[in-house]
Amino acid sequence: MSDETPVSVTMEKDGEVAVVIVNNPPVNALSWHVREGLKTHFEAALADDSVKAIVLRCDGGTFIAGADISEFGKAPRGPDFNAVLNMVEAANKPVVAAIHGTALGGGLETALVCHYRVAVPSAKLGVPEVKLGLLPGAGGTQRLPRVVGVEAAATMTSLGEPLPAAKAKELGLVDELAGEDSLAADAIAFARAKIADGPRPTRERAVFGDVGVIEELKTKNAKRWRGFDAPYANLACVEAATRLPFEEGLAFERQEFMKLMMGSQSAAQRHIFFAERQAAKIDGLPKDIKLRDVKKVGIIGAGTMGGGIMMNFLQKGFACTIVEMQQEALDRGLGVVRKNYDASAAKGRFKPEQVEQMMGLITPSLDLEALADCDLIIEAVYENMDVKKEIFGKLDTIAKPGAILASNTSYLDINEIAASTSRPGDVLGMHFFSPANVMKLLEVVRGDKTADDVLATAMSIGKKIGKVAVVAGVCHGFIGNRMLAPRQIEAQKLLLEGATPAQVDKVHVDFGMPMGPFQMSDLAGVDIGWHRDPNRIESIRDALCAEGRWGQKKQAGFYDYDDKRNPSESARVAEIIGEFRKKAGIETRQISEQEIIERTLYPMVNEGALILAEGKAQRASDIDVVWIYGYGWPVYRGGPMFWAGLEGTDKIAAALEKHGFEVAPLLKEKAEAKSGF
Ligand code: 3H9
Repeated sequence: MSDETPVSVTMEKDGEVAVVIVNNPPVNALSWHVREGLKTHFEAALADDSVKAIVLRCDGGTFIAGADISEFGKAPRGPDFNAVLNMVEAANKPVVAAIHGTALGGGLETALVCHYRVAVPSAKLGVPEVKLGLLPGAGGTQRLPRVVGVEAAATMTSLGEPLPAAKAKELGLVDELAGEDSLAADAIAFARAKIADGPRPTRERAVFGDVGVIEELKTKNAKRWRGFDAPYANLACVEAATRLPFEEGLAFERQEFMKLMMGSQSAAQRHIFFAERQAAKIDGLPKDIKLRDVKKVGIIGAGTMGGGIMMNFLQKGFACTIVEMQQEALDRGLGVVRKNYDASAAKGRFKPEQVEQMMGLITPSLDLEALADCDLIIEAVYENMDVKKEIFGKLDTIAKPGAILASNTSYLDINEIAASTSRPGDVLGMHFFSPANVMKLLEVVRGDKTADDVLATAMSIGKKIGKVAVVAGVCHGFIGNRMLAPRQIEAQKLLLEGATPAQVDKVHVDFGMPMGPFQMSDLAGVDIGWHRDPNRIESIRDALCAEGRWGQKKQAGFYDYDDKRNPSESARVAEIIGEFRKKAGIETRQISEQEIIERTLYPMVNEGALILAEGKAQRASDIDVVWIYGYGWPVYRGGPMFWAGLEGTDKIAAALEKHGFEVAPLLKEKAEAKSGF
């Protein structure tokens, strides 16, 4: 150990029990110096004849939460993790892991080489590597089936969901539950009691359970895992544990781990892990900025968006006042909220009494004055600037001083809305994505005059209600919808030139998106924005709308739909497209998959580059987060801006130029440097 090595592991003695303590904030990740400290202190404890048992525990909020992800891809430093683990497992005195907080990934793998595990009831144990496009690469896939059996090991590794301590105890992963406030002492007592029993190395235990579960998991999760490599690699390793001796199983695991580690999927998923956390940070604002107190929330509009937005707050126990103009609309909106909750309760997500509790938090009203005591008011009425300005003008006279006034607009100018009040500092955008109670993205739109504490409070509220919040600047469509626009425009042009909606959609679905541009249009409503000018028939979309083909809700849009909303290609749409092609005098041609990618996905990167250069997004990774959580961009491709780096910004810029696009200066710059964003 050199002088600069951080002291992140220490050792104490309690009679004949040595206690090795890890302290590496914030999550006790297994950074190189932790591995070094573990090695040093375990060696010392093993060499000390007066030590009869060893406890491993952590200071701070959690047990070891995994390998240090920030070290991945860097030159190796410190002792090899597997070597340290093997030494612990081979200890000739019992080793006990004392677990609180989360024992995750490499953290649980460390606990698995300990001979016994004691945990507080609030602890969680799991191997979430799959969410980083990885697998537990330090023996986890080989040791877990020896401790919890094949079924639990396959489920834990492939889904990555941590288990509560009680469930872990049922499975034999935890040997004893400790007192919530007496873990350190209880673990020492447990270790002392195990001195007589001696060590119990996991590798020497037999794998048990039925391997059939692996195929069942694959079938059950086929849709969820479409395109992902890691779930299958995790299962292959667990399967290998059932037929290979331990050391060979480890070697197989190592090989699969390295494949994933070197691949682009894990790089993308690790990028998103940090991007999501980075998104919460607001450049230029102190971390400890004082937030405004938000207890009571007001929602204006009980439509699909207003109701969905309110559900997020109810679930976190916020009292909500919801205002509509007509009793009928109010009743309908509340009816939908109740129906959604009842459906969730039927699936076991809520208890019936929880539903009643949440519904009891609602104060419905037909009067904006009812919002006078709200700390945060979110307007979610239809997209019309005059209507929104009128509402905000009224709110200005009604809302209490210091209340945050937010608009859920998807496109409109927040500065103009703010200017209709005498307190533009209190105004900002909180743009939820439909269905608002499900989609994780929240764009928090910062107006020119939005006060810093208002912005920070909205971001923090976003986190509280389980959203991933991203700061966006004021521009048409903010980050997400602004990038959607060129994609949708180009998709329509492709139809004129010879592509079909199904062909374009298939390319997007094969790419990993949940749906393509036309499927999305049909779901959202082809008629969005059309009603303003229903006499205009200038595009294929206008023609569809004029015939009432408004999408799934009408069982007709770019596709035909049956009663169960199953789509099929539409002969009528093909006719309409044919008429437009004729009118435009366009000779159709075969459009390749590659061209569809170049003309629908590359322009999104181009728009992203403009957004970034204009400062409408704080950083490229925020744009990625928007597309992952708001539109279902496949996480294994890391979002459009990360993907641009994989694809090659030079290739993207050249193709855009070839297709006649004006290449954004920032993209040009990146292309010349052959770098990503
Ligand atoms: C692994 O173990 C591979 C092995 O199987 C094989 C090896 C051969 N490393 O989430 P938070 C940072 S893979 C580095 O906001 P919370 C995080 O970036 C790993 N840094 O807190 C953030 O930094 P900042 C398997 C990490 O309380 C800060 O800690 N393990 C790591 O909401 C706070 O994080 C996992 O996948 C890490 N492993 O949640 C677990 N973890 O403040 C990943 C966190 O600068 N971690 N940071 O933005 C988590 O799930 C959550 O962080 C946890 C805490 C639940 C622990």
